[in-house]
Amino acid sequence: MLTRIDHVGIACHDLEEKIAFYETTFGLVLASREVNEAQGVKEAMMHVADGPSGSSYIQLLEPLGPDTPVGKFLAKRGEGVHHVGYGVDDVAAALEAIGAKDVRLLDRRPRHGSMGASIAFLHPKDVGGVLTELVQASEGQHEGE
Ligand code: V0V
Ligand code: CO
Repeated sequence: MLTRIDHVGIACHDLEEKIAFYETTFGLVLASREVNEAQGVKEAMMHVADGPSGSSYIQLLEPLGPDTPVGKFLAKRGEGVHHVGYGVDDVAAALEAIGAKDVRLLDRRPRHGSMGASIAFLHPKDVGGVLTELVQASEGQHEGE
């Protein structure tokens, strides 16, 4: 069902500073920068590699306010790994399959994600403490395109 690690989401206080850090330290290239009001974030995708089932990224996340998922996370835990995003071919089908198991879905239907992807989150308490995101890349982002 999972095709790759699409991205690792990292919570930070200052997006611009962290973009510069990943550029200068690891030579990563900024692939996209977006504000996602519904998710309460300003985010940047730093391209890491391309594989047979798609690309992988580091997603840098700055909260739009304190009462957002990333704002609350930063207040509680400070900067660091916030979630893991796995690639799937069909996020709706994956939600149906996972929802039939003992894992709470934070999204019953796919939502709008970075770079035109369809995304959905699973509750961290049911995934061993890991906030887990399913990512169906937009058509243009698929294999070798
Ligand atoms: C909270 N908890 C986490 C966590 N956030 N555990 C692991 N990883 C995280 N990131 C734990 C927290 O320590 C609490 O455990 C418990 O879950 C409840 O947390 P809370 O602080 O009371 O906060 P809630 O319940 O209001 O919200 C937590 C959830 C929320 C996970 C339900 O953050 C959520 O719905 N997240 C999904 C949306 C999201 O994260 N969007 C931002 C990324 P204790 O202390 O009680 O044991 S947007 C994105 O990735 C995009 C756009 C993209 O990829 O394209
Ligand atoms: Co994400």
